[in-house]
Amino acid sequence: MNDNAILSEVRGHVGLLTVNRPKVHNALSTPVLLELEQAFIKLENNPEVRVIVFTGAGDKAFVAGGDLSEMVERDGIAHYQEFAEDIHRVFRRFEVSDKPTIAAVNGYALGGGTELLLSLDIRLLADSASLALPEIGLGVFPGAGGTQRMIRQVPACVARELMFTGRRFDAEEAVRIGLANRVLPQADLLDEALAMAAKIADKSPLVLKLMKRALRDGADMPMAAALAHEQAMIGLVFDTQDAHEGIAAFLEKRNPSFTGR
Ligand code: CO8
Repeated sequence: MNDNAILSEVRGHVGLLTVNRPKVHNALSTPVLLELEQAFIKLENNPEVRVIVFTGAGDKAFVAGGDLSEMVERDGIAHYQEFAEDIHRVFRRFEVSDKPTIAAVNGYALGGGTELLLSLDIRLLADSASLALPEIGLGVFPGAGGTQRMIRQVPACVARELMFTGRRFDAEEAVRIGLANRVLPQADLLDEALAMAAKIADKSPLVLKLMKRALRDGADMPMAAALAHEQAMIGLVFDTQDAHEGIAAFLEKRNPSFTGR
């Protein structure tokens, strides 16, 4: 077991989760994955926290994937299924969270590391970042949501090439194919991620929650139903104190102060 394998802190309205196993490039073993899940749930349940940032400890890796030493010790299909269940549940929880999430990718994001960032909302990459779905080379496939999220987030031919070859790609390429938002110097990455998180945290948490639900639910609906869903939410949004505050602040030429009500 790893002591402090997940570091969790709250800075203002921003929660910061750090995978802290630098000796193994922050690989996710089952206990570490479960610790990450619990730390995330705590931040989700903390009303002070409005945005959650993920990063890796050290300057080499975000997350170098599932823990291969643990995988080799697994015995029988039931164990793999158990791990698959855990990692799917945890990454899905991140994906459907009402709170916006940001990946600050500070190095290797391989296998489960790339799959982790695929389940987060915004991805900022250090210029040192190196991504891949290398599972094909290990005789397995990206089974932590990778096949399904990748194909939905980048053009299908690109997703297929990256999964079939397992090749690494750098931060510039990740941005070019639409998998990440921007590339930053490694030294600035965390500060920039926290600054972006703080800017988002200044907005109405209630509207962010409704917006995330509209995006999430609408993605699985036909366009007409998705638009109807959005339209139904408009009434909810305008009938909030935050909407009154935001519009009043604009008219009074001052900064709004949102409370999430
Ligand atoms: N798991 C366990 N240990 C790891 C991992 C990992 N994923 N990655 C690195 N390590 C360990 C190394 O074994 C090494 O340990 P030791 O010091 O005891 O020898 C230590 O970290 C340092 O690593 P290296 O010496 O290899 O460091 P380098 O700087 O030379 O290389 C790399 C860094 C490129 C990150 C290299 O370590 C590497 O290629 N790692 C493996 C990356 C990989 O293949 N990841 C995908 C794993 S599979 C996966 O994620 C699937 C998850 C979902 C499956 C769900 C279905 C059940």
